Amino acid sequence: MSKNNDTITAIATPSGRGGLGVVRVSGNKTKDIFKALTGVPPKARLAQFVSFKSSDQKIIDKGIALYFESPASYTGEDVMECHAHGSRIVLGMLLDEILSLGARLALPGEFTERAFMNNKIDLVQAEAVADLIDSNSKKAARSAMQSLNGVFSERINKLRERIFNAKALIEAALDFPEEEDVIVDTLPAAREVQACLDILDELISKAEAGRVLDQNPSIVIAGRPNAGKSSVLNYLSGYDSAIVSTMPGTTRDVIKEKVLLGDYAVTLFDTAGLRDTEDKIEQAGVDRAHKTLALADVVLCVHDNTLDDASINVELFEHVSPGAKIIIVRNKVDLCEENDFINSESEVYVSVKTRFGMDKLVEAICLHLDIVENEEDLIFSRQRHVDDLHRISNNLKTVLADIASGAGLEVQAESLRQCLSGFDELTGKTTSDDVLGAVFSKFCIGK
Ligand SMILES: Nc1nc2c(ncn2[C@@H]2O[C@H](COP(=O)(O)OP(=O)(O)OP(=O)(O)O)[C@@H](O)[C@H]2O)c(=O)[nH]1
Ligand SMILES: [Mg+2]
Repeated sequence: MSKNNDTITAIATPSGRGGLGVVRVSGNKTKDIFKALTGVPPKARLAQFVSFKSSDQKIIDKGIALYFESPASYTGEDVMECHAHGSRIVLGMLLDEILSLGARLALPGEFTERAFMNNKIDLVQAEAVADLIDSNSKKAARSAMQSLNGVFSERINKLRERIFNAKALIEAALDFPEEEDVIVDTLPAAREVQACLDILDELISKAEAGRVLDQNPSIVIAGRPNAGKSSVLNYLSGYDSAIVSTMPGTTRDVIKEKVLLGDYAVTLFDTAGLRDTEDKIEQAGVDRAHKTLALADVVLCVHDNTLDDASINVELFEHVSPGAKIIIVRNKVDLCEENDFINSESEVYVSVKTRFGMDKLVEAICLHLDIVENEEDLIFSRQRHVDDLHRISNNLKTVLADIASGAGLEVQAESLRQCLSGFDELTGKTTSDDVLGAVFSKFCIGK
């Protein structure tokens, strides 16, 4: 059972207008609240069309009430969902009524925290719920769903079991009384630990690769003044967010737009044209452009293809971080005489004016974002997971070194015990309250 069995409630759908809105309730008063609010007794797992009424019997809304009886519910407690019309006023009135019937407002992530406390899911799965809600790409969503389904947890648990068995092998050897002249064969345990280490290393590299799924890539548009940077931003964002003009030095502030490119949600940054200038305000814009470049995952270096200016590429390299990908965007090809352009992964010929090549530009950007080939192999992971897995790996290496140096069995068993507690921290069996607090506080209310 949960630590707190008071009854919590929250609006679970995002604020704003919508066809439907959902208010959720969980806890031991849920059944009574259902009866008081709808005037009918709840039937588990059945959609009941009801009138939601206030205590003075005025109808707040008509909709569907769902009831899930403990333990067969998301939180493991009795749960009610009120599906009403998606108006903040209606949902607010429903929420007020439920509060007056004895529930209290849920904290962020408290429904999922209860699911975790009631052993419906482990900590890795709870994190996957938040990751699924926040996912920035189809890949991220699919991979978070895999973690939520327990794929990552299952791998961790299988490994934990093997290490537990290796510890048992060593502890069995410990049982031989010292006075008996028994030569303890540590080879089977060493083999098992080595095998676990190999699996763990593979898991770490997948988890590290999966870290990128958590991020919203930054795409910075840079180049000389008048090259067409703001025009590129406006094209990719789908509306005129930046001023475009024939005057070089138009953009000074960094302009930020969140857009969906292919399967990816990305943040685009339009920056001031890079040049030496006496104008203090423009110079401040150039300084900002330099700082923004340092944070880029992908840089679109926009050139005016009618000019022959390669110096910008050198200037960019000074400010771009080593891991960033640079795509040279040769713009204004409508003004060029030749039309025999050869694109590559890192160079695309376009005309924002005529739209020529813009689809190729989007493809090139997505190609750079598409870092992981095989999504089945991907684990949506957080830094916490990667750090814990590294700690376990170091402990296993210590065990192998202990075995090789003939250290006492007790020492080896202790290192293995530490590995096991590393797993328990990862899945939340023994995680500290601070870590749990940090995980659940980042959830949205109502989840
Ligand atoms: N012919 C032609 N003109 C273009 C093209 N793309 C942009 N322009 C023009 O080039 C001029 C500069 O475009 P902007 O998008 O403002 O360029 P910018 O790089 O943001 O300029 P700054 O903000 O001043 O650094 C405008 O007059 C655009 O209409 C293109 O593909 N072909
Ligand atoms: Mg501009």
